[in-house]
Amino acid sequence: MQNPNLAPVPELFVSYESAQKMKVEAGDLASHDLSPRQICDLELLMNGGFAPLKGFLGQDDYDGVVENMRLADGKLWPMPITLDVSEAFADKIETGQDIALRDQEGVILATMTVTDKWTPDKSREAEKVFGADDDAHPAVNYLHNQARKVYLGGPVTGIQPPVHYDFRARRDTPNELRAYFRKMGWRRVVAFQTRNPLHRAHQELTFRAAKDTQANLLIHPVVGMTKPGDVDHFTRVRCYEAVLDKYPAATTTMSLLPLAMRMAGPREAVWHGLIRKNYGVTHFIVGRDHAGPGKNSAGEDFYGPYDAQELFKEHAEEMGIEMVPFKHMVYVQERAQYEPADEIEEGVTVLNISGTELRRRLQEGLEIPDWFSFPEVVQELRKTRPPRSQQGFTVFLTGLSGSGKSTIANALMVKLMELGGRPVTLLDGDIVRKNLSSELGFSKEHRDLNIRRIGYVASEITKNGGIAICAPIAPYGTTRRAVREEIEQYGAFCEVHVATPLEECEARDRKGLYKLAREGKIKEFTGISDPYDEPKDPEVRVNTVNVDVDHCAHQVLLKLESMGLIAG
Ligand code: PPS
Repeated sequence: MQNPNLAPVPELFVSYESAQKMKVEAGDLASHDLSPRQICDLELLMNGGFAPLKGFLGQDDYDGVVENMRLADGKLWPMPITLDVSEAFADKIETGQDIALRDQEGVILATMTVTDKWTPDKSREAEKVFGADDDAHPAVNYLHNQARKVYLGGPVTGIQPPVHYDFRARRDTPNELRAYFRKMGWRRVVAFQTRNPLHRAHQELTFRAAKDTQANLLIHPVVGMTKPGDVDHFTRVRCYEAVLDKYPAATTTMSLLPLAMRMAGPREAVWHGLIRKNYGVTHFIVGRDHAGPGKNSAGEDFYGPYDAQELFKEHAEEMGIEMVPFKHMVYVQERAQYEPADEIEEGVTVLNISGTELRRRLQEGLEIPDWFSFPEVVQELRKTRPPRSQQGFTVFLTGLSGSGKSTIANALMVKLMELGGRPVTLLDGDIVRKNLSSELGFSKEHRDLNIRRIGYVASEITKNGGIAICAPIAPYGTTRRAVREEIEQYGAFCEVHVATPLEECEARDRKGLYKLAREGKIKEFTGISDPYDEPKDPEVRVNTVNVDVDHCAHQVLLKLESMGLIAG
């Protein structure tokens, strides 16, 4: 008998012939260029991973999801899947109109018939969905600082899935995985969601989960978007492949999920369950602090450690997927094996290495013991995460015009070049404005664009193991934060506030610009007629009054040394 769980899920794609025709006709439609997150969402909408959704949410569905995790027809759905667009684009769109959805290279992936257009209350969305309107939460930060103002909703017609060039053999749609389970005769499948490399404890717990539930195991890692700062998915997939050999042959498989996570804890767990159900899974492992976003801006956890398990349990029956609570596994030295922490008697030696401790060991090139991980995994991680003193990083000096940023940046560059080992690039405000941003002025929009360009170049330098020294005014805190986040994906970010007071900068007036600004001959001049947000928590703050440049540059060097970025 066919397992009803494994019948195909509805996809949103049209036939090949229709798709060819639509591609041509879509040339006349208004086009929206999808963001990386929207591309992930669209892929799962089209391939049935987000069934029962048939497109980006309309306003009634959105309100229901935000308020009580239900679509307008009452079906359970905990996460708003929304298409955010700019006001300028929204102004051109009428409801009832079809739009083309394109990837970042302009390839058309789908069309959408716009049924709804509205400006959401993002603070309400943050409070209700993520539990707090606090930018320390990655999804709230995304909502306020990256997602655009207006939402469009409506059914999607799929033309083609986004193209992936990496790990093709490991990517499956829900129907492909269902077909695989059918072919293998797997009637019970337990899925393990992860965004981290697997070490011995994870291998042991997943193995036990499969044994206890008498199910086959699906390692189902997220390779869309995870938490900023996570290990890149290329490295992780190589690590997972190394671990796959450690399971009994033919009991376990691995497939990659192109999901953009929101780190929404309890709601995210339910969302993950519904997605896995679409992939044909019968059991789902939910751990302590599942999809946790870390600490809020007051330094406390956003969610309780078992909130995700509670919410999942409440809805498991309705979802039609069983929860397997994560057992916290620890290493018992005397018996040289992993065991569930709650089954261990007193008096034995329990060993554990936290995520933070692991990162420290990798950063400092220290030993990672065999009982903790597999040598192949450690080797992969070491390749991607060389010790900090060999990684790229960015020093970002910010301060008023004439504060001394360029002078300190130049001195710092020479000192770092003297130390050697990594190429050093200086992205000084004036140099950038001449070579990269010559068409820009000093409106907020143009300054932000200028800083984003600097951030982009610095992130590329950092990613490739170099040192970038940036020295623009960069007056806006939110833009500096966005640059920090972009760079911290690849290496360290050291913000230096050159805190020379306005009076001093104006008294020096090295370029004669303050005088012109006071006379109103230069508009939007930072500190005089334009704002400067003082950095609240920079890595270094230097004041150049009565202090020589050499000393200021040395203060930055000392900080870089204490951050482990240069050898002492
Ligand atoms: S920003 O805000 O970060 O994009 O500015 P930045 O690229 O660093 O450019 C600052 C330099 O441009 C000159 N200049 C002005 N600065 C501030 N406000 C206005 N309106 C302005 N007009 C011209 C000024 O020389 C700045 O150089 P520095 O090295 O900071 O003195």
